[in-house]
Order: sequence, then structure tokens, then C-alpha cells
Amino acid sequence: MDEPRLKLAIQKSGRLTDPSLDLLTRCGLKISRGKDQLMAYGENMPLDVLFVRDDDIPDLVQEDVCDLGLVGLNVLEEKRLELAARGHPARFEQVRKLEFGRCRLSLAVPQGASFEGSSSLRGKRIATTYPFLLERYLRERDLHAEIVTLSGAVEIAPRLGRADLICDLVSTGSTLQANHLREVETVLESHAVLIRTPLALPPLKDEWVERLLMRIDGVQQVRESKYIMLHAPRAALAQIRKLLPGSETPTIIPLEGFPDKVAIHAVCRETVFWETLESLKKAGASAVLVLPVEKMLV
Ligand code: PRT
Ligand code: ZN
Repeated sequence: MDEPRLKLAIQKSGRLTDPSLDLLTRCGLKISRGKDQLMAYGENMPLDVLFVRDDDIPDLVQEDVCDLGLVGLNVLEEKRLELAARGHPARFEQVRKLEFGRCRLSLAVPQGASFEGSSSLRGKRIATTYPFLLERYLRERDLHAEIVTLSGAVEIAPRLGRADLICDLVSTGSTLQANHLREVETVLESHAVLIRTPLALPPLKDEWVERLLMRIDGVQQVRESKYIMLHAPRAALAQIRKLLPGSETPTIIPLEGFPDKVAIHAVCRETVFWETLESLKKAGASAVLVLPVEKMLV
């Protein structure tokens, strides 16, 4: 019998596509994908990738067409609230928070318009493509406002007279600025997430989900990590250990012929800045080497 294959949905073409493919490649997946193909076959794992619109990803897991999906938290939470409003429980679970696709769903008012906290929203018309997230935000604050649901181009709604303010995704803020809008409140902090079906999977599929999760953890851990090697006077050991960013248990090695000195090897899980190296040197460190970490399994 053929080995059962996992199906993972990712965005076909958009902001999440490249970082999603990059994550999968770093996890060791090799896929063959023809141009415009909707599905790619995993050559070295029993995992196939489906390329779809991001809005369809939660539905594909919900309907058990896919076992896994990579999608923005904004899309996921909007879908969860929409399902709840229709009396359906969500059939997807968030299993990992990912380090890409960062943005925020924010309220923004026309520059020059006054805004004194969320009570200023009372009775206003707010344009958005996220009506359920906005409705929850207003309900939690006991505010009544009119939600104008649009399918796109939200940022021009105030200028067209369709709304008083907007609720839209922001990353750098340049789109708001170009449209003379001012960000005033955050409704949701978002990032990409990995979701899976809550249904039990056959053992072989389950095993591959676990392996994929472990690899994703490894990939995310090494991103900032560096391997640092240096020589230090024994007397400065305590001080130098304190200077190593995000390192728990460095390896201390005696140096042949130098009883007063040791070599220190450590994995630093935070960025190692030039300032850190300068402080290490001041504390007596020499022969400092900082190396990238390619893979990590803890
Ligand atoms: O075709 P499909 O439906 O798949 O794509 P899409 O057009 O719906 O999505 P896409 O590719 O624009 O975004 C996919 C996901 O990326 C979103 O659901 C978010 O989770 C995440 N993301 C991260 C963003 C942004 N940053 C972002 N800046 N999604 C959209 N934007 C838009 C925003 O709507 C606004 O128009 O970019 C503009 C603002 O950007 P700044 O940098 O000017 O603030
Ligand atoms: Zn979309």
C-alpha cells in the first residue's frame, strides 16, 4: 500500500509565498513545481504542497482537504469568528507561531481628524475587509459603530466619503501615509501561523507532522543564533559569561600550556552585536570568532 501523504496549503502568490517556501526548504523539503501548477510533489518527504489563495487556507483544513496550512493569523481569526457567527466550530488548530508575515490590523483616521481614545469610534462608519475582528473589538469595548465591509481598497474609503475611518493591515505604515491617514489603535497583532486539522491522523502522517514541527523549531531557533568561540583569562570567566547574549551553558576548555586561560565555546541565541564583541574584548577576551549556526536540534 502507498504511504499516506500529508497535504499542506500555502499562499499561491503573495506576501507569504516566498517565506513559506523558504521555511519548507530549510526544513529539508524538496518539491518539484511546474509553472502555474496548483500542487507540488514532495520528493523526499510524504508531503505535498497545495498553492491557493490565502483566504482559502483555513477552509481547506476545515473541510479536511488539507492536513496543514500556512496562513496569517489575521485571516485565521477572521475565519474562526465568521464560523462561530454561523454556529460552526472551527476545525483547525494553530500549532506554531512563525516569524514571518508580521503586520497589525489597525484603526486609522484621516490626518487632521481628532481621536481621543476608542470612545471616539462611537457612531462612526469604519471601512474594513475584516468585519468579524472589528465587530469583536467594538463589542469588547461596548462601542456601537457602523461597519462598512469592503473587499479591497479600504484606504481610499474615507476620501470617497464611504467611511469616517478605516480598519486595515499595516506593516511599514507607508500606505497609510500616502493616503493621509493616521494609525490610532491596534485591533490585532498578526504573523504567519502553521495550522493543522484537529482530527486524528494515521500514525505515519502523524509522525511526519511531529518531524516537521521539530524541524520548524530548529529553523526558527537558529535564525538569530551564532556559535561564538574565544579565549579568556580564568579570572574573567564570570564576567565574560554574563556578556554572552542568550547563552545558557557555555563549554569551558583548558588551554594547553596556559593555566590562567581557557577557551569558551557557546551558542548565543540572540544577535551578537559589535558592541558585545567590544565589551568581551574589554573584559579580557581574545581570539574571538563568531560563526553562523546552520541547524540545531535540542
Ligand atoms: O491573492 P491572495 O488572496 O492570496 O492574497 P492577498 O492579496 O489577500 O494577501 P497578501 O499577499 O497581500 O497578504 C497575505 C498576508 O500577508 C496577509 O493576510 C497578512 O497576514 C500578511 N501581511 C503582512 C500583509 C502585510 N504585511 C501588508 N502590509 N498583508 C497585507 N498588507 C497590505 C495592507 O493591506 C496594506 O494595503 O499592505 C499595505 C500596507 O503595507 P505598508 O507597508 O504600506 O504599511
Ligand atoms: Zn487574500
